[in-house]
Amino acid sequence: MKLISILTTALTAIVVLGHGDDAHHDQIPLNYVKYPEPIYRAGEVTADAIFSGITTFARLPWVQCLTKEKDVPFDIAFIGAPFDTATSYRPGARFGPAGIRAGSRRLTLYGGYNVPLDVNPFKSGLNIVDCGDIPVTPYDNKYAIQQIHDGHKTLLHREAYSPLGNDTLSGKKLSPISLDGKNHPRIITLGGDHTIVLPILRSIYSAYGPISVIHFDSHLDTWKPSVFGGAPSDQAALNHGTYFYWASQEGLINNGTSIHGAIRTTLSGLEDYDNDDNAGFKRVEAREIDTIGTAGIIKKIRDTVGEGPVYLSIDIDSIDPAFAPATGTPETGGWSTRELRTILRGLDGLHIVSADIVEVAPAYDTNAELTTMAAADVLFEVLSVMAKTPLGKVQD
Ligand SMILES: [Mn+2]
Repeated sequence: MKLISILTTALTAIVVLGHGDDAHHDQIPLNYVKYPEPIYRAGEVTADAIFSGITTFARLPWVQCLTKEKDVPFDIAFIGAPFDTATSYRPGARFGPAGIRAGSRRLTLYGGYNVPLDVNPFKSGLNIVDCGDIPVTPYDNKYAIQQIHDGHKTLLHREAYSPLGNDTLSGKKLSPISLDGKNHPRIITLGGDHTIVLPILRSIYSAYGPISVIHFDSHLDTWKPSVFGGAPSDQAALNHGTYFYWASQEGLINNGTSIHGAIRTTLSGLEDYDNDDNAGFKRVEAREIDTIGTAGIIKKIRDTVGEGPVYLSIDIDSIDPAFAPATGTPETGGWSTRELRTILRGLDGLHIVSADIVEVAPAYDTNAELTTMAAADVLFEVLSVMAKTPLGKVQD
């Protein structure tokens, strides 16, 4: 009996050690603090003001994942990529990460429970952190793209904090869905202009191979450099309207199981759609919200991507500028914030391996922070969907 109890204690100690620093694990409630006596009555735990303190995404713990806290494991990491030197119209998305964090301050004010999805991602047992920003030079695009790739890949190839566990239905052990057989953490990148998705997809490829992409945007972003930007140089040929063309050329996208949503851009001509077909994408036009509605759009997306691993890229300009004006290339006739959030919740159950939100340029926002708030709330839905579905499958 004694031996069993010693063994149990030893095992418990191993489990606790394996889970690392308890302060990082104990995230909830995020905005509750225990102040020492002169600041607050002794021993009393109180809700911290949601507007106080250093701003991280949703007040998550800040971990310096790329520098001195490389050993702190996580399941989902937010990381900024403040890059905007490949934009065609209004610059300013380099301030996106800081703006989105400011817009996210209130996400956990009431605890963070997502009613329609019936999950609290902040209390799901996952270790979710804000890694700050990847250092990105504003002087050399080629170098910056490499920095984003290296930063993303470094995080992606760490071992996830939580083991995959068992399938909730069959009770059978889950195994990773990655190509390299590893249980990777998930990265949610705060852009940055949309160009950052090329280095991110190169990183994703290293773990998952060619990936199905769900892309919400008013624009195709598969344009050939000769059509978008004119391509006077190699550097100019890679920009926020052509990165998917290059991703497709490099074989990073799973042809036929990828899809755009909220498309409403003008074109150089219908041949842009032929080019988009060749890049591997199906399309949902923004105006389809009036005919098939959110349910029809969700069905189209799910029918296209199937059950495999998915990368999710959200351009804030998929939302109508009435709701999200602070972006580089706004297009009227878009979806409301509510409609995009409904569609994102419709992705419940998909294996979203990583995601981003891009093209948030806070300088053009209203004083009420409409756009950064919309970006943060959209990511709350993404985080909730991720928290519900582990990146594992039952082996046949
Ligand atoms: Mn875009």
